[in-house]
Amino acid sequence: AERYNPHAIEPKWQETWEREGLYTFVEDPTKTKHYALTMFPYPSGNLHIGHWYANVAPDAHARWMRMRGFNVFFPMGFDAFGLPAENAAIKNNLDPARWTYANIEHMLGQFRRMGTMIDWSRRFATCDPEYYRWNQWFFTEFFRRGLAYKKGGLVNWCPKDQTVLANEQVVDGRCERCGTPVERRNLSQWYLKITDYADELLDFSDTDMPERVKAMQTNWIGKSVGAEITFDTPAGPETVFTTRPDTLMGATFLVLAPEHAKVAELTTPEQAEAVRAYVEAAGRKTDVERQQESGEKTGVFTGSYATHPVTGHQLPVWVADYVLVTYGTGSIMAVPAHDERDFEFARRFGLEIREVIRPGGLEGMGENPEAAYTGEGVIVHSGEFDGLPGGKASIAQITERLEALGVAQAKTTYRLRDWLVSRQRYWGTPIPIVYCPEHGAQPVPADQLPVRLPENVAFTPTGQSPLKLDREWTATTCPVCGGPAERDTDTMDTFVDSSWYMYRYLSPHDDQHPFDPAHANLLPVDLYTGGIEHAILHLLYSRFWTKVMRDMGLTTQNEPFAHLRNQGMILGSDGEKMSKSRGNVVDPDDLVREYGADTVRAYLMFIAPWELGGPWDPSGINGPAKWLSRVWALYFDEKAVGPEEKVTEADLRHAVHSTLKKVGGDFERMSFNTIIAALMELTNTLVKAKRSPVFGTPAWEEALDIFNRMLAPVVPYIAEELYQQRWGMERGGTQSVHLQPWPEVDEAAAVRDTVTIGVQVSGKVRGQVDISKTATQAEALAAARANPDVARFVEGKETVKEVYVPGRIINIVVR
Ligand code: ANZ
Repeated sequence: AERYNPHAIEPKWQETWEREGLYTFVEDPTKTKHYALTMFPYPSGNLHIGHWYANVAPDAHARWMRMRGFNVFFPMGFDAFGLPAENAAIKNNLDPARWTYANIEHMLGQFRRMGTMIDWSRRFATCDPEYYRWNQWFFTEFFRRGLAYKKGGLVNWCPKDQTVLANEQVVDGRCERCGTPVERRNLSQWYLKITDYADELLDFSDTDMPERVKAMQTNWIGKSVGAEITFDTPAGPETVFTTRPDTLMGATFLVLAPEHAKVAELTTPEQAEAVRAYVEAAGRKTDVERQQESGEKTGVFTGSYATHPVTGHQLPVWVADYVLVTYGTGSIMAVPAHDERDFEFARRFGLEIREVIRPGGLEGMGENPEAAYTGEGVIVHSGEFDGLPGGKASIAQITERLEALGVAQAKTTYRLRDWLVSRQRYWGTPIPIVYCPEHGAQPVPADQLPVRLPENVAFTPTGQSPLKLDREWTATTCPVCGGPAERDTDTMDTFVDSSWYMYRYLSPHDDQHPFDPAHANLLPVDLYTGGIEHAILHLLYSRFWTKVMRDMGLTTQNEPFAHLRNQGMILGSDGEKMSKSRGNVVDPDDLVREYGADTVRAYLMFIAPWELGGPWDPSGINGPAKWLSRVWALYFDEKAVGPEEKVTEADLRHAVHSTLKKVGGDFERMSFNTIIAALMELTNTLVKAKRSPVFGTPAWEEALDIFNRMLAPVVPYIAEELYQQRWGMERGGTQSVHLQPWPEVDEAAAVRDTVTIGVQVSGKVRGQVDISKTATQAEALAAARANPDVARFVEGKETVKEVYVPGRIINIVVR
């Protein structure tokens, strides 16, 4: 035990822990379970610093929970299907399965070095046939329940990845993976009916998620309460969706989306050429391009007019691409006075602007308004509705009246669309449907699952599903009649895999069910951690999946996750996102080689508030590295003892127990950087105490013991070594520090019973003293006079008056 050498310690304990199955989870009805889960990684080949950042703090938390007596379930696996494997395989002329499993092996080794308490015996990869078999089983069950269906229509297409995307995978009109602007294609695809659960997904009462995540999901679901209002047109009645029926009398024109079915019929011969050209141009644009034009609205008049259902006025019908065919009814009543987009459009094309909401007590809009007025106010120019408050307050009342008049119907619309799950790529779960000329689409019977991915398929993307090329594979028989049939050749969106994987850890090799209900007592996941980038996609899908599983009778849970916490991101030292092209990537393997895993762990917890993240500071790691050397010296350096410091037993016990109390609270709040800071500060006190008379006393022994156990969750290797060298043998050899209980706070010691108060001499502050909270006036004054800074001003003078306000101030008035 000379100097701290992590390289001598870490591999040794890694092996011992594994050999002894220290982290193998065993169910134990005498303890409260705690299911902790960190989002599983994609087996890209290497753990990067972001993986470390995402995993070490939750590991420390899980270890802390374990020491507190919870039976902690902390599994991990690999999210192994998806495009990168396929793309790497194409590039290197390799089989994606080989590439993936080799990466998993490598990453397992890297994970081991990190020193987590993950129970690896539970691991699986989602590309294991015994896993994706259950994706297929779920799909067929969803199909039987009408929750999986196939339909044709316009879908998002990524021209680079050569596959369709779900709406959730299109961010600002671009492919969420590769950033390529998304195009639209008309294809027949499989959808999962997440919209059936739209309202339930807006209810977060059984899941504790950060407000930001709830807001993102709520916006994505986009529930809008309003009305549908029907206008007569030469092409028959046309219904629009509006959230503002209170502005009906301000509607001065209608707008149809370019793809709207009535466009052709409403276009007059004079306008035919202009409309055709406009619609064609709009069709060629991607959503990105459409959105870029937010400043300049474009559109074209159809030549036809619609009849206002209340006033009978003739309103021109226009076509414009700011109206989306996929939302509401694909057409709107435009109210330029009170909607910004309609206002811009009316201004550009000289259309009528009719004010119907006026802010209380103000003048009207006048001839040439500068902008739409979107606030609240009083209804004007609206006949029987005049004088009612505009906006929220009267919408229900006005809708009711319009319903009575037969022109409107209350309506709630959602932005959420069903989840498109077909993908035209190879490396995923084959969709378990066969097409029979006689019996149509039929699910593959459960006893024929899994439908295995064929091997040796030419999977270079062509826009066609690679599985189509394997004629032997596609040819099958109909489960109903036994006649010749064809398999579906698409694979599932890989977000299917991650929608239910947290259940699979309960029984990862179960071949009877997706998970064994005998272990359902482990549900739900108590603490789920991961990046904010999954706020919508993965979290919404997995919440949906759990609700379907509940309705299937597979679980009693409403939600997969009781609590969710997001970590921030570690950026490069330039403050930018780490990427190979920027050359700002930090390799955790290099750091471990240089400093050891404990230092890297401590640094990643110390570097920033965990939920915020921040830039990597290369020199900052020296702080934690030195800290651990000091910790080591504290236990083993015989020379660092001496009488020159004055830490008392009370001082020491106060420092230890107040730190213990703080660290416990910080673990509760997942404030990891302050835990490390508190432990560093306590180290300073301990170094001093070692050079004080308190050294060697029972208080000193207690301090080392408690400090050792506080170190265990954050720096598990050094904590184990300290513990074994000092106490391990006495306490039965191999009893790990990680099996010790978390220390109890001695509340009396943790709370300081002294106060620091100022001492005034004739009204001027001259010094301060530490006195007991219960000190008498005589004790307080004696302490004050003993203070040299005070003594200088009172000695040799006559005392006129002495004041002691307990806990606040001492004043000695002299002459
Ligand atoms: C008249 C009106 C007056 C509107 C007003 C707004 C303000 P959210 O809240 O997002 O649901 N709208 C309806 N369908 C649309 C479509 N397919 N494409 C583009 N816009 C569409 O928005 C609902 C409002 O967005 C609707 O209410 C409609 O404009 C417009 F002072 O109707 B409103």
